[in-house]
Amino acid sequence: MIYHLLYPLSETYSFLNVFRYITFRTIYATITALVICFVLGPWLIGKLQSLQINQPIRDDGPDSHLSKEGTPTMGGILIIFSVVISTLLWARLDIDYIWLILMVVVGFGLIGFRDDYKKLVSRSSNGTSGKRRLIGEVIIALVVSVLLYLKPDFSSNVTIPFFKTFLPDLGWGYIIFSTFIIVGAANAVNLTDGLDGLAIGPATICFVTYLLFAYITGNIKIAGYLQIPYVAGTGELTVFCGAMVGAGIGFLWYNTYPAQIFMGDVGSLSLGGALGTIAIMTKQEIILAIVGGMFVIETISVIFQVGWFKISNGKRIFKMAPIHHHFEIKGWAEPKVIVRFWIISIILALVAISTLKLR
Ligand code: 57M
Repeated sequence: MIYHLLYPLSETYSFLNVFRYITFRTIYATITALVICFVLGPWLIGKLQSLQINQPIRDDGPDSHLSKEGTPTMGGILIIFSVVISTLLWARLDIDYIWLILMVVVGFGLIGFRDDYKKLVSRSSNGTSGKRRLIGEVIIALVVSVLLYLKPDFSSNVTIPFFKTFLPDLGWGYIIFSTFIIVGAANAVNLTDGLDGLAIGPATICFVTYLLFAYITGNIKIAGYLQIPYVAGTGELTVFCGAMVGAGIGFLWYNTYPAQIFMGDVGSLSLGGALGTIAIMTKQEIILAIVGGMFVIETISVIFQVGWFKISNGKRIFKMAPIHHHFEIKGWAEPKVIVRFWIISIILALVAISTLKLR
């Protein structure tokens, strides 16, 4: 909004020309989201506590989690609020990608909110039925995927890491592919959010990486030099990713071990849905499996655990899935599991960025 108010005045006041630059607005979107989290965090934690909105802890998890009883949840409300306000303030609002990504953030957030609310009311960790939640996620992802597919300047080619010229065109199949990526990313982040800061850390690292990808994809010179698809308008998603990074760091201030607040499904589904959508919009779809590799590892650990459990009549591959619980039960302290997963995420992000040159 600020861009539309101040940039037109730059003919009279030349210093206002700075508002045309995506880099400048991204920095201040990051700072704005961070400040909103810092200012509202303590108030929200107190409010959630006074409203008894705290996480029901399952009794079949690691014993160390039982002490987490009473921790306020649904902190994802703070993430969504700070991201939406900061993006509306600092991004250009005449770019349709901005409205689409905010639709995903709020839409998936509402699905997660409903799940969290049902858990609180029933005082159990079973929220909305998995099937009903999945239907809601698929509907939102489908709508966004169809709208993107119908955009005249949006291609249905898939970018394959390490390959410059191999860009398979999925045609209308891209809608199914895109829906799968968005819903898959949302649920992968949701599964991962099982230790203090375990989801917000890697998610923030992913948004830093996609901040870079969005800037490059939206810059015709750099995209041409790197020979990656140029997508007009996606440069503005850099501002959104900046807001996500600011909100992620701001939320981590309170979610770091020992957590004062959990994000809830309202946060994890919203973060994951946004991450999947950004990967589609920037045409860096497959590379998300590397950038978000930690989320992939967590999800695969669950698939293998549940699959083997059923095939072998109750045998387990891991002591417990997702894999972060396996290491907890092995005796790793919670902070050790968390920080080591962050380190792996940073390494994966660096490898993913390097693939822009390894093609
Ligand atoms: C999402 N939710 C956390 C919190 C957070 C199929 C099966 C693998 C599903 C999976 C599951 O239920 N996943 C749901 C994970 C929960 O966190 C809440 O949920 C939100 C995210 N969606 O924001 O509100 C618990 O995680 C802990 N936590 C923290 N710090 C945080 O910052 O400590 C969360 C955030 C919180 C808190 O204890 O209560 C969760 O784990 O449920 N199920 C599981 O993950 C369970 N694993 C399991 O059942 N494994 C079996 C299966 C696969 C056969 C096995 O391996 O034998 C584990 N989760 C729990 N207890 N809570 C283990 C049992």
